[in-house]
Amino acid sequence: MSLRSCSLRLVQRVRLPRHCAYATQVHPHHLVTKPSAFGQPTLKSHPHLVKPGELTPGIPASEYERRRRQLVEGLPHGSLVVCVAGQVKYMSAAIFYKFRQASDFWYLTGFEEPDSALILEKTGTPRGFRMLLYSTGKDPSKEKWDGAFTRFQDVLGLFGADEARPLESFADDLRAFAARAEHVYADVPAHHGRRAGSGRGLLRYLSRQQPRAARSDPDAYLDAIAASKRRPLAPLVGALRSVKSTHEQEVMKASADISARAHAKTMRFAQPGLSEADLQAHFEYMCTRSGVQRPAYVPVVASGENALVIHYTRNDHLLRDGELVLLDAGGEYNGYASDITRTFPVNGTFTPPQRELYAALLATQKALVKECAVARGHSLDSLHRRSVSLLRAELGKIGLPCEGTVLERVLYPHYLTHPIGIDLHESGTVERGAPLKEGMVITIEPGKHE
Ligand SMILES: [Mn+2]
Repeated sequence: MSLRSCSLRLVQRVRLPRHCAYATQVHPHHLVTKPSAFGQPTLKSHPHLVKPGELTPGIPASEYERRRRQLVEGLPHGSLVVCVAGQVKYMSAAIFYKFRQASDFWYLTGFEEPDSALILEKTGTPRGFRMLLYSTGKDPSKEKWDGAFTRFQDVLGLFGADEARPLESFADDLRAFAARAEHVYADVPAHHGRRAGSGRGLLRYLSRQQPRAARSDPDAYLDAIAASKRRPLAPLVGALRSVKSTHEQEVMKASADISARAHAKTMRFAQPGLSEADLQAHFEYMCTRSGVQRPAYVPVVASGENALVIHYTRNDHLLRDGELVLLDAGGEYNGYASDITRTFPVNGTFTPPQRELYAALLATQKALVKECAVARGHSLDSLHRRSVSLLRAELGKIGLPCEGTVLERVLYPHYLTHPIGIDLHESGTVERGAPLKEGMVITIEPGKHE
């Protein structure tokens, strides 16, 4: 049999697994499409992923334009918005991690290449702003290693930029734009998605000790903006991101459905003698086959007492008969995270005490989900307080009274909820005391994990 007929037979034998509701369809173009001419999936190169009108799977190009317009509309005259792409991160030397675009940059552009930047200048034109997108463009020597980058003319056509320019022009352009602007909204990309003031131990210490190394410092571009003109961008984009559009909600439902199915399948796969890593691998396999691009976070597979460690991620113990195992895992699908935690018996059957405890937690969770309606007027804080009293009552019913602060100190030391979206912990700038709004998406996780 020739190699050609052999590979054709393999193609013909592809069967889509029934459990993959969102499995990618094998499209006939697959067999003839040349390497992509773009730095990311497009309708032309990936019709099985991107539908007509969409810029990224599930999100129309018009929605990206609406996001930019809404952002700029809320700014005073003389405003400039600057947002830079994520950087490739390295495990060691030239060994890179899979790239993930910076969340705010992706939200505003849909552009998925590193080494890119966005400038929006507020204008009096009908569009309301001028958009400049900086990127790598065609670079044959680089593309031999890294694959295609989107050409500048396609940056104009696909992404709606008024001007597409090489990244090398960014610093000088920014200096010129910033000089004539009154307010420049920008952020330090390394701090995106983190609580203000947080940092990473040693690195944070070292960065205070050393002067800026311009070439390697992703924040060096801020030097082009006079300090008196700098305004924080993250809270503005965070406020937009906190309310999800219909399209975003559809993608998020699909993301959660995929993770939910993978959870159910992984529960059935579990049995005594397997390792926690086996469950992780099974979960991730199910997700990937359904189109998930990456885990939304490092999964926690914690059997027995390991479940008491909130961020247990070693996942290297064996599952024992009679124990419970906690699986906290979710995929990132088409740019949107999911976050599901479930605890189940390794051997498939709860003991009576395990069942009682599980039922108490489940009742608490179901009651809280019902309270997540705009009409109830809850804030994140009031929902959290409600979760503490509900959980206390449920535990009391099964003979586990939690007097004083023991519940919040020992059993439930974390917060009930966080907004979720492009990031697992999204919109860190959203006020916890403010009433929830229609279109917000939050997690409900009483007595489990953050
Ligand atoms: Mn969570």
